[in-house]
Amino acid sequence: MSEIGDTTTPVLVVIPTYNERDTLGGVIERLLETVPAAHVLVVDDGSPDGTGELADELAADDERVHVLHRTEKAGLGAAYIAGFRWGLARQYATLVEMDADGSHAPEDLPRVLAALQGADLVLGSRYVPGGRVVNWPKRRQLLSRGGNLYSRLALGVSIRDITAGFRAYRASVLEKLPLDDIASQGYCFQIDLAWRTVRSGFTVAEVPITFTERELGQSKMSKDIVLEAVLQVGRWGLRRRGEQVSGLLRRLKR
Ligand SMILES: Nc1nc2c(ncn2[C@@H]2O[C@H](COP(=O)(O)OP(=O)(O)OP(=O)(O)O)[C@@H](O)[C@H]2O)c(=O)[nH]1
Ligand SMILES: [Mg+2]
Repeated sequence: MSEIGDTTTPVLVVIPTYNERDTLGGVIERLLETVPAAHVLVVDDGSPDGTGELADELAADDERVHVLHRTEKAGLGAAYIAGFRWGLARQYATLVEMDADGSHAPEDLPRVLAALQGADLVLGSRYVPGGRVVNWPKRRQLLSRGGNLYSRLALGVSIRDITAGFRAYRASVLEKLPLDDIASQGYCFQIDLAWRTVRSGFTVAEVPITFTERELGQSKMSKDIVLEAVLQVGRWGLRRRGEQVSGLLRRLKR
């Protein structure tokens, strides 16, 4: 359908929502102004605040906007998987992940898409030169930096912002990943997909973005989300070490 990384042909931006009525409209408006050729898929998990109905109104006004309604809050990961399936079934060549809370500036998207010319996955990164975080309390910054350092050490990858939630995939990457097996949520979902992308032999690039703390609505961050990431990344790291050791033993036996 479209040339990869070409911002003049359709790209699908998947936006998962749970109670984001205050910000969703503005984010979509800015997005379609910045990349008029983009299409948007809102994946709403039955938000009690009426975000799903708002998305339906936006979709009725603009044919570039689509909505996937799901009945219960099943986490960010499950919402993205459903959105990716929807997009892959419709032959989009590029699938973008973006939050609805205004933390990701749609104005950064053209640079993210442009970098997809030279990589299979592009992360909008807070932690490469030029990247910024605005209005985050020290505690959140430490958590995010710590999570990235932990993941880098455990998984042996050089990615600076592996938990980044503003990213663009070539469809060929998502077609190759076993979407049925991915059960991770929250930050863990982002790490999981980046890690699987690297392990499948695809290339990852990072471009600097400015991430701004949400001003409206409520965060869905929880202790469970942090715990899931710590335990899972630890498990993957141990498995990786185990594979390295058995590879070494095999070579020694020869
Ligand atoms: N469909 C769906 N969307 C979700 C779910 N949990 C979070 N989201 C959306 O995923 C995006 C990121 O969630 P946030 O709550 O902003 O999480 P965060 O960015 O880690 O936390 P903050 O920095 O505190 O905002 C937002 O657009 C949420 O509405 C969920 O269970 N289902
Ligand atoms: Mg957020």
